[in-house]
Amino acid sequence: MLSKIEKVYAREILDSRGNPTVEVDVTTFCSDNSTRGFGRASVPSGASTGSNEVLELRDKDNRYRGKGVRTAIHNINTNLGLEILGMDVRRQREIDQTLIDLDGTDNKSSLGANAILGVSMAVARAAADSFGMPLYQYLGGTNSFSLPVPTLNIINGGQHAGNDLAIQEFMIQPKGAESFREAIRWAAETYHVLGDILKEKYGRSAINVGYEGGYAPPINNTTDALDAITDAIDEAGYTENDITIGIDAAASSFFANNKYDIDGTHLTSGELMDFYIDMVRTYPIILIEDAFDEEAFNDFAALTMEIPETIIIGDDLFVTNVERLRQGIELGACNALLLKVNQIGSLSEAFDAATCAQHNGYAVVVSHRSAETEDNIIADISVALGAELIKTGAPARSERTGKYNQLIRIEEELGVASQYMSI
Ligand code: 2PG
Ligand code: MG
Repeated sequence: MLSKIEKVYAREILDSRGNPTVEVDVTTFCSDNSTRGFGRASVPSGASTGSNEVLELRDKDNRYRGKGVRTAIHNINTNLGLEILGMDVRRQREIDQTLIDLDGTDNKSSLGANAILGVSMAVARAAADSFGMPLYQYLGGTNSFSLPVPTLNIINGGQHAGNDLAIQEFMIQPKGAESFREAIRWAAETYHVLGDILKEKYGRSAINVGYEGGYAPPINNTTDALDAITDAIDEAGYTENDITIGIDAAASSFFANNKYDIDGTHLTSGELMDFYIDMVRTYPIILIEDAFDEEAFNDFAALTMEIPETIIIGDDLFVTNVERLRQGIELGACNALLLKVNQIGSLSEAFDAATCAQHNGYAVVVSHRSAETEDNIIADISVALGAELIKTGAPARSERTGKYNQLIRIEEELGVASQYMSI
């Protein structure tokens, strides 16, 4: 029985930074009118965006200081949405291709990647609903599911905070836990101990938070941040086997004149590489994301070669784009893909990038953006893909915890069939 798209409707809502974004509703009906389906999704937005990401369409007029998305909304309500009316909602790939063709550009700049992605995700939700299936199961299609290890951002720097840390994200991975639910408890306990440590050392303002809910203390060098986290893990009662550390350098944001401006010095890529190698030897660091500038494929390859047991993740480097990922695979750049659906602008293309990564032995890290909404779709996507890790901010602030909480529910629903990823 076909489940046909009956209505597509988009509206402008707010994201966690207080900027407008696209939300889409999709309604379906069965040919015999027996079942209806409904799906709603909203689109996240980045701050430290890669220059090779698809285009987020903003109105650039006087509303919302230029950040309105009324054009994207209009494009859905008068064009994209109408084009897919009557299509079988379960034909995700065909629907995504129709949207992509309608836009007709390489970077979705004509109708807006935010418009296309909003429809793409709402279609998936409506399809799962029309089957009466949880989304992870509809998208994943297998019987054995694993819960990803969360990598939680507990100190914010770079473009995500008003402090002087060059490194954008300091994260922890409660990988030694026996279940996802237990992992979240370990992380939340450590987060609170870290808050106490920072308050004690740097004063009350140190526990103000950045865009992703991690603390944004007045620290200006990397080792102080790493020391505070190591102490917090220890004081919370955990070991290096329980909880490890990772960073997202987001290095493009401190790369200028061929040097990396970090911790009061200007490093060449070779010196930055030594800095990372030293860091991995000193601290229980298991992952490094965006270690170099977004075009420095060869430097990523050299680092991956030097410390192959570390998870080296490409974010701005790959931008969830299968072509750039293939280029990286050929050169041996990184061993993990950061997957952000809005970097590429449709669910099918994001899944293609994940499949390409997995076929080539790369790990997949499903990720939020620094501006999120209450939409928790990436939780289901991470389980559907069998992703090793999910990165969705601190264990605080609802637009972050919403995703972790959904994974707790999925784990509960799976019961004995669920497994916590081992990385
Ligand atoms: C990143 C992301 C998410 P933004 O760099 O990985 O943490 O930040 O969404 O600002 O690009
Ligand atoms: Mg990143």
